[in-house]
Amino acid sequence: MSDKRTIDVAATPMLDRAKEIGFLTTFDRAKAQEPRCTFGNTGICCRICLQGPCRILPKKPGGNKGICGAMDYTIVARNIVRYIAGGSAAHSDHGRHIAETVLHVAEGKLKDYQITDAVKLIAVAKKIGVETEGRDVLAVAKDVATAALDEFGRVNEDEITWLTANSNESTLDVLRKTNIMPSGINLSLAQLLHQTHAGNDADPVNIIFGGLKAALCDYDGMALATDLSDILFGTGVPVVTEANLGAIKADKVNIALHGHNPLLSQMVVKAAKEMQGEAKTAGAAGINLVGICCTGNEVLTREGVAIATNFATQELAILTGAMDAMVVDVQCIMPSLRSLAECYHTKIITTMPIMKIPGSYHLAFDEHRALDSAKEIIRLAIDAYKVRDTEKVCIPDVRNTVVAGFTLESLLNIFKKINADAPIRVLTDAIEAGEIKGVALFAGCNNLKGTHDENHFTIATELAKNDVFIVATGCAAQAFGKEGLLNGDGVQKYAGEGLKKFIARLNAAAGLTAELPLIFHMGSCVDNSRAQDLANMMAKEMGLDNRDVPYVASAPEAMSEKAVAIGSWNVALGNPVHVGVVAPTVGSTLVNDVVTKVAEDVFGGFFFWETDPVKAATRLVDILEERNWKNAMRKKANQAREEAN
Ligand code: NFS
Ligand code: SF4
Repeated sequence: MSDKRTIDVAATPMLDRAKEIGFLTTFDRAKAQEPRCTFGNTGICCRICLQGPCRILPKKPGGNKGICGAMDYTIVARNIVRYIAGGSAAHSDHGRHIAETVLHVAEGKLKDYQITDAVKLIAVAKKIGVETEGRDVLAVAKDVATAALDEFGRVNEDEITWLTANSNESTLDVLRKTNIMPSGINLSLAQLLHQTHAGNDADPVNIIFGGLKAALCDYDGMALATDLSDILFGTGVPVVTEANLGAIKADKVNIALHGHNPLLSQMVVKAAKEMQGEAKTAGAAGINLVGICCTGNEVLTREGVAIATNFATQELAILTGAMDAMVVDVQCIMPSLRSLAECYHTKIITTMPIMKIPGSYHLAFDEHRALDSAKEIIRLAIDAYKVRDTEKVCIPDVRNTVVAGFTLESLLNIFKKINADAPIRVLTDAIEAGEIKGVALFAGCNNLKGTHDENHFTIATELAKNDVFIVATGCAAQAFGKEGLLNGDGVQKYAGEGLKKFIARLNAAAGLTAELPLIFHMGSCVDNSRAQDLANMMAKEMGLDNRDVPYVASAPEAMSEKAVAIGSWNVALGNPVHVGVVAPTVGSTLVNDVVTKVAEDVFGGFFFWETDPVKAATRLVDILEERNWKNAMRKKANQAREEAN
């Protein structure tokens, strides 16, 4: 492992600053965890019952199995699918919260939220089979929200709605034949926990299939979260802003929006617009909002809020000494923030009933008085600003321009200007002509088993050099923003000739004031559903099954259970998935082979682990080239057959 901590030039001076004040950051804590326990690292430690932990000791008589007799493959399979259950629960619960809010809006119970994108509402309603003709917007919204909520509690054999509505028929066939088509989200997650209880399923393949079913619920939960968030807050259009710690402003009241759910962060954006005057009265030049993690991506996509930083460097935003409040909702929030905030004037404000940090300020968020809650938060930040110690302020002067907001709709709007009838053909034609090699989705987190942001940067720039069209979400997308890959300069610096030509054509058609970026930011992690919609659309247009589409996914620095869930549904839906850390499946050759090899025969998608970014990029390009080659051969063979007839 390299000692280099990060490639983020704003993070380096902040880490030095942490050292000066004697605060041990997540980077120090990561080091303190070395060397890792091999049992845990490879997945062969079982803690599923109280007799454990049981570790697999192959050479010790009696030690080659758990106390109950569980083999390495059972233990590894159980452990990995339980990550999926956690991830899927997190994403889908986020989706449920949004669906409930839409329902309450439709019932007229919430004054601060509205149906903002009625066009999307109608499109979603039609997609899932809700009647729209001659009906009132709120009535349609009520039915759509109810359909979303039905996804959770369903216990019959009916197929889950969003997954079936979004996917291509040949993909659905595979899911049906392999028996992993979910019905209800709660049911699949409960069944998976049941399946992996001590003394239950010992068959690793059956366990993995149970895991994939839960992963498809993750997909479903995020697809409905994306749709309903767009309906509630609007579907993003291209926006120009900036990224990195330099987006924090010394002369303003700075508030970081951190977490995942747009329900609160959107309200803070709204309240901030109304409260600039109050900040000025307190002596500041105004209110400055910045985003961290996916709630940041949500308000970036819809409101153009700047990116402060991504997951691994969240503490560093406080170390600037200019962060007056950090308001958090759910997921990926380091508990360490509170103790660091004690060295400064920063208020850490938790807001959700399932996410509290001892010692931090808790302001229970209430949708019924959402705007008032947001205003209270801003007032707390303004009060904190008043006692900010200017001596401690040290903001790295690092920021890059970001052009983001590429929801699938806004991307297709650009394509439409070139081909109004079949916008997606703009992309697929360029692939078939060999101008670009295909599409890569970059998703996922930071993982300090490697150097922060290095895998993201290296793999993406390598793919760009090789003419791959790149879309991104989550903390990967934020890394690209910080490193200057989400703007036109990125294209000039890193794109290969084919990709340059392709983006130049889009630029000429788009007619935006800003140049299009090297990488297209599609939003938060739940917006990986947008990327899958793109893959599905490509398959349809190219007349292919998903398993043959020149589309790959990479999670260069995967960390969370959510990332495991996302990777797993990508595999089930036919996408090759690179993961830049070695997964804890390697403790069982059988399980590892199932997810990295056998999966390809069954689903077309598969995992591969590669920590070396250059090697990972080479493999991703090879996969795209192989798919293109096979498609070209198939086309030729078909032509020859037609000619012969
Ligand atoms: Ni995704 Fe987003 Fe980041 Fe990873 Fe966490 S913020 S939902 S899990 S760390 S990308
Ligand atoms: Fe050990 Fe079996 Fe209990 Fe796991 S379930 S901890 S292997 S006894």
